[in-house]
Amino acid sequence: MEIDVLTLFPEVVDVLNSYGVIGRAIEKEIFSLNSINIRDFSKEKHRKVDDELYGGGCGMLMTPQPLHDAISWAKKKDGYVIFLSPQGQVLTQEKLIELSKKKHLVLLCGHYEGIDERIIELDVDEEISIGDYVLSGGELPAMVLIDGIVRRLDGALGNDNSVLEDSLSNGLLKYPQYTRPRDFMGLQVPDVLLSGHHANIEKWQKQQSLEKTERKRPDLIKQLKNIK
Ligand code: 4GT
Repeated sequence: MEIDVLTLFPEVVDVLNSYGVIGRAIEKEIFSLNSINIRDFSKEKHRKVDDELYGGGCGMLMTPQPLHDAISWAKKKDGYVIFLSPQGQVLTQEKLIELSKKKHLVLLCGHYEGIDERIIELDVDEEISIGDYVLSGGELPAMVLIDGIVRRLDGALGNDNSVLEDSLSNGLLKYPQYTRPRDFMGLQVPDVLLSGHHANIEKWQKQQSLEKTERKRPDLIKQLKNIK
């Protein structure tokens, strides 16, 4: 998979090239990440990328020309264009899995008060939000999206099918997990996990997963019931 990120801060996105699972996926050539500076596409003599709002209002808006030219350049022929925006559909694990099947994504990051609406109309295939809150730019949301997608790519994680056991992969939170030592500050690892009895362990994990979800995220249980 290939992802192009259109941004005014390419150096922020570039840190992902040497970050954990993503960095290794790039080394293994499972994934390639390209950051593109929107300012390089400005035809204005001072490389301006923003302008005042029609209809008044404070702040500046990203102007359409550099955005449209940058998107056209990045898309070549086949890119799926996502604008990171608080007005998009809120990102879910299901959406990450769907996007991880695409060959080429183009992620558009906004700044200031946002972007000219005509770019959304002309060039954007989908708007995605990472949650109901406002940030100063789309770079961190784009990086969240990239991380969630790349760890789903075949071969990105060491363990072949560990993604199948992720929190939320079955719509529930993950059961509690433990490693050595057996006693830490007087708190013990549950006996069943030391029993070696795989059926009992699995039963305990399923029950813990359900209990934990009911306690911490009852909304997720309601969603499950809606599907069925
Ligand atoms: C929040 C999100 C996002 C922003 C989110 C355009 C100018 C949007 C600043 C940008 N804030 N982008 N994608 N919740 N702010 O995903």
